[in-house]
Amino acid sequence: MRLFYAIDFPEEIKSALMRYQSDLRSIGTTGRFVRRDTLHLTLHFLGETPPSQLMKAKKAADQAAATCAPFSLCTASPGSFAKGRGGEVLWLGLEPCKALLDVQGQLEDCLERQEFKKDTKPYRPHITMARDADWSTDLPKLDPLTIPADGITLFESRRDVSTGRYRYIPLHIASFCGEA
Ligand code: 3AM
Repeated sequence: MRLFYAIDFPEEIKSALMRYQSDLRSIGTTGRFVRRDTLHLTLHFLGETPPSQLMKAKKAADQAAATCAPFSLCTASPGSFAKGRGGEVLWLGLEPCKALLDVQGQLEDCLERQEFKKDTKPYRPHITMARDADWSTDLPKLDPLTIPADGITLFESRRDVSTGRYRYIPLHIASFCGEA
């Protein structure tokens, strides 16, 4: 099973992000826009994992979440990752947030303790809006959104054979229950 950890968003945040996608479309942006039900902020991509390791994957999330208190994220400017294997990824950035980096760092440590591989690449927090994206004018700004972060969700990313699309299935939610 293909697993990853993310911060999931409340419905009103997903609605605001969908409106932002409309703003992007209105300036002529093309690409594969992220569907409402797959909007998220990735913390760590675990990748293909044997089902026998699922308990350990949940445990890592629980251990990391136990050390962190709920916090808020604030959106920043849009940006993109240069064209690579998957084409241009257009994303919405986030204001620097120590609590987010702490959570991500804790998760990496807890994953290592559970004998998963640590991510060696620097963490670049972003909310993907569209893949294979193309645009020709300045990207629209979004009034800053405050996003509550209450826990870590372990998602399974499953490919639907009939549509070829990935569906993200929440398998486990580890709520932040540490001291502020
Ligand atoms: O939408 P974002 O970028 O936050 O890019 C994939 C997506 O994150 C990322 O995992 C999230 C859920 O699919 N992802 C997919 N394959 C990956 C890989 N091989 C990957 N991240 C790192 N390495």
